[in-house]
Amino acid sequence: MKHKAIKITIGLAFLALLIVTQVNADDQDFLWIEDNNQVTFSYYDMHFIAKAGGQVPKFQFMTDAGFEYNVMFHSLTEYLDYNEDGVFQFNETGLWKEEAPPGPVFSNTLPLSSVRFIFNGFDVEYTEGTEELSAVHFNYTSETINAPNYGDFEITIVVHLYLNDQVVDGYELIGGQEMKFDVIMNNWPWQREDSNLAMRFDIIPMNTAYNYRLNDTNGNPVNTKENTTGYEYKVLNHGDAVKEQISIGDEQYQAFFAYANQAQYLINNSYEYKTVNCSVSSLGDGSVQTYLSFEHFDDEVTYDPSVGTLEDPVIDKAGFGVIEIVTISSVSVLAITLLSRKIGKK
Ligand SMILES: [Ca+2]
Repeated sequence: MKHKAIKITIGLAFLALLIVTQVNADDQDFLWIEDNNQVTFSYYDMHFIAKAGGQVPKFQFMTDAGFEYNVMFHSLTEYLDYNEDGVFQFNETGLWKEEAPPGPVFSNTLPLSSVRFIFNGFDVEYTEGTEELSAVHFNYTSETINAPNYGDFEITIVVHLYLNDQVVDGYELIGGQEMKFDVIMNNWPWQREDSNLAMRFDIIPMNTAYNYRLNDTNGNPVNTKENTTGYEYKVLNHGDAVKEQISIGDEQYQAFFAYANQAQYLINNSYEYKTVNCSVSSLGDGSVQTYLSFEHFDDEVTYDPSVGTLEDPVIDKAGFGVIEIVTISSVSVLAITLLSRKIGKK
């Protein structure tokens, strides 16, 4: 019995060694892990998390030093642009307040918490002709939607992290510092023909040790101390920029939630780009609600926001990073547990 336990321990020690070797062989200090519909990308001291299990889909950025924010994919709402400013305000959710509905009415908001997603595995890319890692991609696909009348709606979230600077569809990504996610939607159950769709993301700074400031894409501070729900203001797009950035930071550190000012619409088997406008409010609790507004679509629409940082990673050349140590110690703990179980049985 004891002999067997030693064998297992040696086996696991080898496994630990293999994991460490693998990490060092990549020589990029870039790691990707999936566990229970939560994917973590780690690049030196920075960690990007995309989670689609449990509550709403969540995109998170954090550093080892403790700078952290979440972007929660809260909901989708069909709305009627009563004031014709091209963006969503909270009092525009009533689709039929000025006329009688032609048929039965159902909720025109789909909370993303009612969508059950499945993880479809990683797709790893290497620079052509080399063993140099260039990107890691994965999908979360909607499996079931637990909301009446939304059974045919389909939503896929495709997440990308590129290791080198990259231009994708005119969208400039910062290598290793930005996680892009494409949201692909089909079969939205429209109740009206003249309505729009608002996609809500909540930006939530974490760790109160930081004196967070949130500025809109024009550099204007967003008031997060007062509840401005119902007073969503339109953020003016930059004419020439593809990417609009809401910055999240303090005196020392600048991160961002970025959104493109156009979305790709599939219309009669060809792609067209249409403008996406954003409106912003706050619950007064330090968070910001962003509503990205999409024109009516019959077929498919694809949109790609991102979370990231303007700061370079902190490269610690001294030795193993935190994740590697965690990996080794959890394997060691497993070995110790198995060993003690064997001894206990004896
Ligand atoms: Ca409006």
